[in-house]
Amino acid sequence: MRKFFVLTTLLVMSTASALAVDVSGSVSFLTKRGQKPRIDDSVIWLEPVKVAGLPKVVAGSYAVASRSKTLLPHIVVVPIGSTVSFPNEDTITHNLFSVSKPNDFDLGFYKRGTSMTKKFDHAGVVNVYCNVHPDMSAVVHVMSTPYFTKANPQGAWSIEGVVPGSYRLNAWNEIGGSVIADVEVSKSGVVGQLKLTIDTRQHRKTRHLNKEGKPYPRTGEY
Ligand SMILES: [Cu+2]
Repeated sequence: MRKFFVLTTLLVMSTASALAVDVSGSVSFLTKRGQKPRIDDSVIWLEPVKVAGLPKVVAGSYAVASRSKTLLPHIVVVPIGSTVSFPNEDTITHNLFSVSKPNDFDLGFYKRGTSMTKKFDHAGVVNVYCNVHPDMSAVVHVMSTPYFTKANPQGAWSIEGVVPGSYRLNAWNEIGGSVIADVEVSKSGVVGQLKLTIDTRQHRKTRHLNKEGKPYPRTGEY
């Protein structure tokens, strides 16, 4: 009985992977004068709508470093349940935090050569800032789908090994938000709009607040 179960499971898994399809497309911007959004900071993902045999989301370990008062990489995409470490490579102390609920956190002050970690258990966009240096920012984009990627510098993207089914294709950029298209993936091909345009024209630069919800002091020197 057990043997039969294992065999059936293997058969289903191999059938699903044999039918898996590569989904590729591109992303571009509709900008206003003066805007230069980074196309390779755009995140692309397939949100399952009706899919049989969707693979599990596998959590991992990621890192965002503080280097010369800059968080690198600026955008990191992680599967749900992943852990992100935030090593401080500067000679000064930082205090990274996020007020993006329910993934909010406050790592407190920590020195050069040390690191703090945070586990992300909820899907969504997490804005990360430093409570000392207002220009430091990063985004942790937490995914509940196994199918995600970032665009390359030309705007092209490809997600390999997608199990056939109905999906919602999302393209997101920090200053343009999300664009969504319905996509049908089958072994005979992919039907849907795979070239998406992100409109960044409505974006306005705003100053974010510190971890207490107050404006940063204007000392000019940090
Ligand atoms: Cu800092």
